Amino acid sequence: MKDGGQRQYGPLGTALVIIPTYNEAENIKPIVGRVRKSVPDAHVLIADDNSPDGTGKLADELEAGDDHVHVLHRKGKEGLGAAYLAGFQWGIEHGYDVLVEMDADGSHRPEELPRLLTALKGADLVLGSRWVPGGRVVNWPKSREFISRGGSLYSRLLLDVPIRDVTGGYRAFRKETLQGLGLDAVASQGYCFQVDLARRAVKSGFHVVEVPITFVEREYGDSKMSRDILVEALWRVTAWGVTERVGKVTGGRKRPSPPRG
Ligand SMILES: Nc1nc2c(ncn2[C@@H]2O[C@H](COP(=O)(O)OP(=O)(O)O)[C@@H](O)[C@H]2O)c(=O)[nH]1
Ligand SMILES: [Mg+2]
Repeated sequence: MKDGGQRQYGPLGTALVIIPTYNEAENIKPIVGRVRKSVPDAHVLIADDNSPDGTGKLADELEAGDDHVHVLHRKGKEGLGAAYLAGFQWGIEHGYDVLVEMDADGSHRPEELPRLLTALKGADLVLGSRWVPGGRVVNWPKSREFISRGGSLYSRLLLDVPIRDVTGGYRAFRKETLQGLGLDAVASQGYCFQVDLARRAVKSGFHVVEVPITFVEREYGDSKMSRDILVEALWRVTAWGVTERVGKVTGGRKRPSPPRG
């Protein structure tokens, strides 16, 4: 939204919950079952990167037994960002009005999705947030909490975005919001993908709301978080921050602000 919170929002329409998967064989059936129970009207799209553990086949079984479940088979592991971009495109082409990001591993509890969707009735983008009052993490080592909180703080200060949990991946977008973010230019992956979308939404003037969530660390399967993902986030966020600051300084010289009063 471009007018500071006064816009009247249209009804939400049908939601598509996009679940990217890479080796989530233990998790895919339980998570889809929980989504279907928690938000029966919503549809689910599993975006699988040809997981060697057979997640794609399990996804096909779910699809065969439920007209609200769909599968996007991708040719190989290309990262979370690429899977979401493909999922968004699929969802928009198929006429969905709300696109939800959700991990397969149970960290993003489907039972909290109705609260995110309620908040989206008055927003352009809703972020499930661990770091606002009422939000929390369960079963995370202190080291992961430190990295996550530190990453959000660094991004918030450097990029000047007023968001407490900027790397989180439990989100609900109105279709129009995604269409306004310039997704064609998004190259980032991992956590950085989430920072990139949040910063684009804020800079484009959209109304972004954080809703507290309880993030539960996975019980089954392995995290795909890696040093490469952290390094990518660090260098990209730093580069965006520096570019913006240089832009402001040089822009300021060319066009001095009008005198006040
Ligand atoms: N399609 C796809 N999904 C991925 C990829 N990397 C991670 N994911 C999924 O993204 C979600 C979050 O990943 P996860 O490993 O739990 O990261 P963490 O929560 O930061 O430790 C899970 O559903 C993963 O299966 C990828 O390269 N392709
Ligand atoms: Mg996880």
